[in-house]
Amino acid sequence: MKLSFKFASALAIMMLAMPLGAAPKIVLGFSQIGAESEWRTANSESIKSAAKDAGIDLKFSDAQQKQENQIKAIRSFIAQKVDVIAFSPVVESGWETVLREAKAAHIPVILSDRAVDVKDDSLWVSFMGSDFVEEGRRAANWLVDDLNKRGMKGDVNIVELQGTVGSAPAIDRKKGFEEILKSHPNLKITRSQTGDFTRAKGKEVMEAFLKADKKINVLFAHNDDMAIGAIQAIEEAGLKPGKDIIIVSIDGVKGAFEAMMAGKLNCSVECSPLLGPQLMEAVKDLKAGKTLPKRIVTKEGVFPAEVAAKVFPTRKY
Ligand code: GYE
Repeated sequence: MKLSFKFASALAIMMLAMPLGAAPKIVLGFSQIGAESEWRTANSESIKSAAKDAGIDLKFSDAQQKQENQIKAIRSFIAQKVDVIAFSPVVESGWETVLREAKAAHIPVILSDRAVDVKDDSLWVSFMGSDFVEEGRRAANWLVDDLNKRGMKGDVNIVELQGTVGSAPAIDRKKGFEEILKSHPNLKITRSQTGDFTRAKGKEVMEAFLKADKKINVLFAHNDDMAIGAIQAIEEAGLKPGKDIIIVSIDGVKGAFEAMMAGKLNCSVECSPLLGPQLMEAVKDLKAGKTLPKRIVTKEGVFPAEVAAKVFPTRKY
């Protein structure tokens, strides 16, 4: 009697002393591209804060825009035996080997924001992010409407600032934009070059365009940051961005809204970076043994400059 009472009370004390929710935390390894744009900074912030809220142990690695650094990070996550790996692939190709290593280690991989181009789809479990082709279409459709409203019927010369060479958003946004242009033969892309999704490069390339070409009617930039860099170049060349040159870009970051309210940018197509909560949900579902949908598409809108001031206070990134 005495012994079992002692045993029972010892057990009770042990149970009380155990921290609540002592189940081991889920460990998520995330390889981020870098900090090339306002979009990316908001995306990193969303992932970090969502992991914290979800009680997930996040190992976050910044690749400074280099694929080799992302591959190293993924290998280190495998060595650490994390529960799930997620990453935002800087370019589409070249992932087969490292993804095979993750699969061999039985670690599921989620693609966040950007897709990969691998033959074997079983190398990743789910891809969550925007439909970049659709974003390109939306930018072009807005432009077609806008030119109609202005009554611009003749030839329209468009210069294009592309995103990072070989990246999913650069490839797909170009594709979607050109698809719409096909049925409008008077709209022509006269110059197209990469600005690597950064303000500095956007400015530099736009400067070169302006030096070489006096007949630029429209700028299509694959992201807002490059458009904002280009706006500086246009002003320094003595022209009025948003008036002398119509500008449409993609992301919908605060900087773009400020430029629209100042009359320097004409439209930004939304691409939401707030993928954190959705990603943590997916990680938890995976650990609970659920099968994730292969594709999770983000819902987004289009913001012409006329609505910028009204929408601005509600913007979260
Ligand atoms: O548009 C750009 C960023 O992959 C959707 O990457 C993302 C793109 C975004 O640097 O600003």
